[in-house]
Amino acid sequence: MYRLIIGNKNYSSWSLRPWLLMQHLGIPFREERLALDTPDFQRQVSTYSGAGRVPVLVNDDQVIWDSLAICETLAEQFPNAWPKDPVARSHARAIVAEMHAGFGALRSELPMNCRAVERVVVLEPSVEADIRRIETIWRECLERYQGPWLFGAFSIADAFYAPVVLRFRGYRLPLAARTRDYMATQFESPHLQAWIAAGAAEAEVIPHEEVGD
Ligand SMILES: N[C@@H](CCC(=O)N[C@@H](CS)C(=O)NCC(=O)O)C(=O)O
Repeated sequence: MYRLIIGNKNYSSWSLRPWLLMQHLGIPFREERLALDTPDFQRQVSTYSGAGRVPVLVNDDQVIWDSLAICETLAEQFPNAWPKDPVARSHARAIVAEMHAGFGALRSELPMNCRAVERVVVLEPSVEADIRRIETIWRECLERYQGPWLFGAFSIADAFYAPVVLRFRGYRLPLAARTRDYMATQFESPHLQAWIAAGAAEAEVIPHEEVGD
């Protein structure tokens, strides 16, 4: 049985990615939550991974850290984690890589926070540029593959952009109707709803992750 080591559901955007993928694909796993930003976190996480970060997937004696490495590893056993068509699959890999390596302004200025809804923030141009780029990525996918998920059926791409959907919900942002349609698709998922409810119910508050009025 897989074990997925995750951080606080309220804040850990990287943990949400493999957790949501495993839920959507029906992969059985046990989850273990480590509280971020606490004195014990580094000690606890270092028993699994020298990288010192969550998520981590443990499968018998195999330990995989990093959300992308975890999703790629799962895709070897569950090929429907990626789109079936090779051209769509390359496209999905490209937008996942872009998410994994980029959007630093969005990440730092608009933290994922399950408790945040339409908080008021002043947007830096760099954040606006990240938002526009993500809207373009989503629009192109939804037009080309006809939705409701980015590549028709749920894939790793949707798992990677789910935390962005939560960031977009958390703050008052000017967003296109098409963007909101895709967000609605994500929010209709009982798995994402379960994560949000669990995150919102957590007691910890990490002050530097609390942004907006
Ligand atoms: N590239 C890594 C990043 C993981 C990451 O930054 N995780 C955060 C939590 S969301 C973390 O463990 N932070 C703890 C720390 O930096 O002390 C991944 O994709 O898994």
